[in-house]
Amino acid sequence: MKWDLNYLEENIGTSDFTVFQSSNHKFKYYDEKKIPKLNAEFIPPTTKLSMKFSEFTKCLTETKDSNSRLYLQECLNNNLGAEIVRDFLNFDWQFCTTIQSKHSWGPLTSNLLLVGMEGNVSPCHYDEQQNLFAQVLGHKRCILFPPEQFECLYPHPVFHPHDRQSMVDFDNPDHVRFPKFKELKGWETVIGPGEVLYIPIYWWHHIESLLAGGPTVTINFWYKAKPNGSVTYPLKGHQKVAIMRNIEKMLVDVLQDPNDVSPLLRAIVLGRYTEHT
Ligand code: ROQ
Ligand code: ZN
Repeated sequence: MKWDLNYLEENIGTSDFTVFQSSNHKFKYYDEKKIPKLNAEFIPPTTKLSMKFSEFTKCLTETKDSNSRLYLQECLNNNLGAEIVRDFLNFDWQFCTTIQSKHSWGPLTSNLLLVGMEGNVSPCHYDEQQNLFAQVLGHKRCILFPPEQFECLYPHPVFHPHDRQSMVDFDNPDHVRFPKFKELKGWETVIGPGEVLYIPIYWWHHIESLLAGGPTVTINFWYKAKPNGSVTYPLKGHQKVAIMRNIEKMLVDVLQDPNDVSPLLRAIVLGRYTEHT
């Protein structure tokens, strides 16, 4: 695939791209829509910028060795240059569609273009869609954890801007607050150009662009989940995660104030549903 930074800069057009800026190597996602509802202070860990692709590549070369890192993350859309659109149409759609129909996934929803600096990290989180994660340039280290390890990963509350993200800082885990993090076991791989990693829905993933590996380019293919059929028991880990998400959503809905959710849940659990050994 010819999508290196020069080719992209020449052909991608002059539309605006979302670029996140971080003062360290971590780019922890946050949902802006959830900030006003939080009823607490939230300091976004990254700054969201908008710039032309050529400005981005210029910043990439200029900001080397500084502590201002950049990560371009923009959905492929109709406003891109003709060559890029042609390349897009020439993707191996047969490959994708075969997997999609074999597993009865829903429709493709989006393709996110990711252009990162070496060492950039997307901290551990899960998504609510199936993902074919196609590496185009450079290498990424990917660590995956099944949904069953929910208890080891301590996600933020559903109403929090960091919903779906682990509260544990993998660089410096707080083992007192997050004691089960020690029990976490995952699957690790490094993917390079031409390789596609399947990241199943609700599977946790920590992804980093290898240090000293140059810039990275990835295109992901997000698909809606398979529509729910009749439920069979025992429930799977991801179904239990979905149930927990719904309970949290219902509680914040009726209680109105997200700060009231935790005391209520604790009142239910403490002394009644707590396991005594
Ligand atoms: C990811 C991406 C991670 C943004 C996903 C990365 O989490 O689901 O495609 O940095 O490549
Ligand atoms: Zn993800």
